Amino acid sequence: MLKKIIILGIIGAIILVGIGFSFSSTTIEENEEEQTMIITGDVVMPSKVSRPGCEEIDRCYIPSNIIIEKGKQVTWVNEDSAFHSVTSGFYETPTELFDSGHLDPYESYTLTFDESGTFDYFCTLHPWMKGQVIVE
Ligand SMILES: [Cu+2]
Repeated sequence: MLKKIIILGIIGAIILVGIGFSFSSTTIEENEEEQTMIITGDVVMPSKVSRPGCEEIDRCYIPSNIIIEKGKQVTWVNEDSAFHSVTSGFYETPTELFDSGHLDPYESYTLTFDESGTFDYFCTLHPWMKGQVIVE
């Protein structure tokens, strides 16, 4: 009788360790996916920029100024839980050169710049969000 209880106890412990191990391995996989998403963006819309304040420290788009060579791409990633856009020009005077439309959380937007110049952009939902692409 005592032998049976010990054996059952050992089997139970093995099952519990197995469950614990499978839980911890899925957590690691999820973290790796998140890191890959962060690396793919050249410019990030960080969390909490849907409220004013980020413009005071120039961190509504990070970096708010990006310098690239002619013909290269820029990828923006929305890492906030709110919608944002990448729209050419200024809030009062959009230039209609490019417009991402509303980007969902973790959605990205990529543009190729074939002409040199300074391209200002903003977010149609949050007028304080401003950025600039400089193409050399
Ligand atoms: Cu926005």
